[in-house]
Amino acid sequence: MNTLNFILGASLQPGDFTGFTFFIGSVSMLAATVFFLVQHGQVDKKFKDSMLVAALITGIAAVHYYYMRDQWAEGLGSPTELRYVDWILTVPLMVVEFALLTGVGMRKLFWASVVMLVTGYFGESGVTGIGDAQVWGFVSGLAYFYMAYEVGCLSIFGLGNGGDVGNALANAKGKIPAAGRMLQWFVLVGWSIYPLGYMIGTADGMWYAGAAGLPLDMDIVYNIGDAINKIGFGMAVWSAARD
Ligand SMILES: *C/C=C(C)/C=C/C=C(C)/C=C/C1=C(C)CCCC1(C)C
Repeated sequence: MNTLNFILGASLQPGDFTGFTFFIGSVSMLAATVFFLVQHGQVDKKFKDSMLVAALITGIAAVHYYYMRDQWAEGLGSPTELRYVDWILTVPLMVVEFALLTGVGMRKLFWASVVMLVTGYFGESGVTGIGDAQVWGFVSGLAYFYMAYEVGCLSIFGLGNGGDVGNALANAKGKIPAAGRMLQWFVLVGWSIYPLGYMIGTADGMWYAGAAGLPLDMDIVYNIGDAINKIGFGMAVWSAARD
């Protein structure tokens, strides 16, 4: 292996669409990181931490995507461990974004995100040998619904402000309620892409086995979800921060 190969990692084969989405993921996360860092210098002082966290989210993802693309290109299959290490770092940072905007809810949302991701990992990897993807996915889904409730996703339909975070967003000043509404849409619709990917990836022998027949691969769905949510979250925060 020459030095260039060592630095760039394994090459993707022509026609490897899934591999291509890993590549696009790494490049777009890197570009978004540069953008958020540059904007960090432009925004008002009180939004600097939010912009830095947005850059950390996409920056951490860019590194993971670089290695995930490599693992995929080596023919080692779906990079489950790298994927969940990325998520367990970046999803709590998305929770930090809510906490920075509102000043509340950090602890509840943090623990809910840990439950959501750890149970999701158990279901997807099968490491525990206990239960199946459906049971773990159900528990993970409960934690997801709790988070969606807490940040006030129901307010989109005029069904109340939800938990503390939702309340604080609704009563905040300036551009924060509008940015909060965008974040709520990301949690409600953007995050719902992930259980879809999970169902496609774990469909064998399950009641949703038909999902495996979809012309989509689990990693493609996750990669699309990450690009939408990680970059979108930062853009939503940026929309509140810029004047
Ligand atoms: C940047 C990464 C993000 C925003 C990841 C979010 C991941 C989820 C919302 C995952 C949710 C899951 C369920 C609700 C059930 C099935 C298992 C998961 C972990 C895929």
